[in-house]
Amino acid sequence: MWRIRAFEERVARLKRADEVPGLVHLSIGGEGVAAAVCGQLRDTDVVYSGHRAHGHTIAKGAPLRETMAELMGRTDGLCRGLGGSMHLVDTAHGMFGATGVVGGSVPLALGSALAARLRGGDDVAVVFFGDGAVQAGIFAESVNLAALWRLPVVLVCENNGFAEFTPRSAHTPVERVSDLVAPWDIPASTVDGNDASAVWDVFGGLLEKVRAGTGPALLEALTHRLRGHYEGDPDRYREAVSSEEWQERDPIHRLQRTGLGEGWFGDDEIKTAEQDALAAVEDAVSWARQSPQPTPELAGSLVYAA
Ligand SMILES: Cc1ncc(C[n+]2csc(CCOP(=O)(O)OP(=O)(O)O)c2C)c(N)n1
Ligand SMILES: [Mg+2]
Repeated sequence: MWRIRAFEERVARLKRADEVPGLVHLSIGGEGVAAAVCGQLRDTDVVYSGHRAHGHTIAKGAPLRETMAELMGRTDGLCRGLGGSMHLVDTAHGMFGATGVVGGSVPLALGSALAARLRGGDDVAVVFFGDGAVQAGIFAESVNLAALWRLPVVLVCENNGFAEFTPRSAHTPVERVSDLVAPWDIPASTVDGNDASAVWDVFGGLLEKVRAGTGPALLEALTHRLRGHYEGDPDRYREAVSSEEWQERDPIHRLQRTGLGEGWFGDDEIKTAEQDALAAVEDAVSWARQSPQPTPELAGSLVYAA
């Protein structure tokens, strides 16, 4: 969680300095979901994401250097610097792709789930999407097919209450995403996404079922994005969260409080985790800065696949 936080805070500064091209959507405030979900997956389990994908990519094990280089548009990036923030792929670690097409990766995860089943074994596919993506028709089509074919896929909705600048109440009367899948009778839970240990437990229970071959499951994690929809968003459509309230909700501070109380780790380990993350991110930035920009020839050579 610290690695994601440090990475994205650094990305915000690089964006302001014009070192990161294109639109950037940060997940600061939502790190607990990425960490608790991906922390329980293997490299051979496949993950898909959407436009807010940095946390999922890092949590799935993508190296910080190549991930940062991708955001900075450099040839040593995960996708040779040609994809950027919204197109992160690292197949070696099972990160099969992110997309700016809202809802677009949900059916792709079904394909990977079908492939996993045809291969045998108990690998699964997991797809992250927002509460806005649920309003796209492809979501219902995908749930239907996944349930019909009992595919090993976990649908993870990060419900932050907003689709761009529109609150959920302005585009649907259905409050809970987990209620939407009732007709298909698949396991579905809603969890406080700011509580990483709760996400760990609830997702872990669903994952066990999906690995056992019972078919798909849905997890709705209630989250909050501390930043605007994108970096540069004036954020005038919602009330600002006070810093005291934020301290209460911040998934990193919450896990630290719980962990200290339960004796899972001590103050020193927390400091080390934070400092290691900051150092790893600085190393990634220096490494990425040495990497060349892609040439038009490189881009051209990848337009068609043989
Ligand atoms: C198919 C499609 N429609 C509309 C958009 C414009 N758009 C970009 S992000 C977004 C909101 C997505 O909301 P949500 O799925 O809740 O994700 P969040 O940004 O809240 O994480 C929209 C409508 C898009 N990128 N793709
Ligand atoms: Mg949303």
